[in-house]
Amino acid sequence: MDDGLRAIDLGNPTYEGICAEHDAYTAALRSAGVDVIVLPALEAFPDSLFVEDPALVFTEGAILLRPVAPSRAGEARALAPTLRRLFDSVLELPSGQADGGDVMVTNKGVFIGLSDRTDRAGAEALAACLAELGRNSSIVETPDDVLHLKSACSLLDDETMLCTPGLAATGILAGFRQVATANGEEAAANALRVNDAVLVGAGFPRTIERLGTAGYTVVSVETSEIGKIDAGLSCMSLRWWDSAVAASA
Ligand code: CIR
Repeated sequence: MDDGLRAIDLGNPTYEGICAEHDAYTAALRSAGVDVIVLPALEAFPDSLFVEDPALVFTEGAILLRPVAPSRAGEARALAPTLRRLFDSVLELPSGQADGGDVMVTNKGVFIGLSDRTDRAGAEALAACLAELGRNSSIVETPDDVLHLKSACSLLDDETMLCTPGLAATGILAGFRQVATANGEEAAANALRVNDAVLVGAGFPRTIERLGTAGYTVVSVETSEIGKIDAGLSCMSLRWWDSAVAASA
């Protein structure tokens, strides 16, 4: 993790701190009713904890993506055998570059954000893969100052997004009700709704209060160590609905 990518160097995260945050995260997912599979660490890939960037998963199948960061380029290949074991259909992005952090899945369609990590060729190739899985998508611009589209927004329910004021100003989310992150708490936008719970970084008390007032069941999870390498809550897992698992529960 010491070698994890970051836009601004705020010092290295500690190994113990990352492990504690990851344990709390998986515990929160389990408490929210999710079956969690934790994969072995990939020592050669310092950012591979952020498993949502090299792949996307849906009930209908998975898509292996093409991260552009050189230190992350091999992550999709490393993840492929696991996804092939879990999904009947595993597509591979044929061209361009794209990170899963730029992909927001909603009931109204999938948004693919253009960013330093996702270019137009990758976005168009991804839109074709999504169409193969029966998903409509649209390609949108993300603000320059965010790493990924989902660094600046997360889905709170079918109709509502938590988002930064900057992303709200772009108009991308015009079809949704919006709850804005509190001033100075923009990183809170990378939250994660799981079943009835909304996981939010513990360091964002005013946004947590706002969400509580709006009626959401907030579970606060510490993110200060992973935050040092530009990560939040959505990127540490791939999540999907598996009806066979649900039926046996
Ligand atoms: C990176 O820059 O790729 C990692 N240090 C952080 C990735 C976080 N992923 C995400 O927000 N989807």
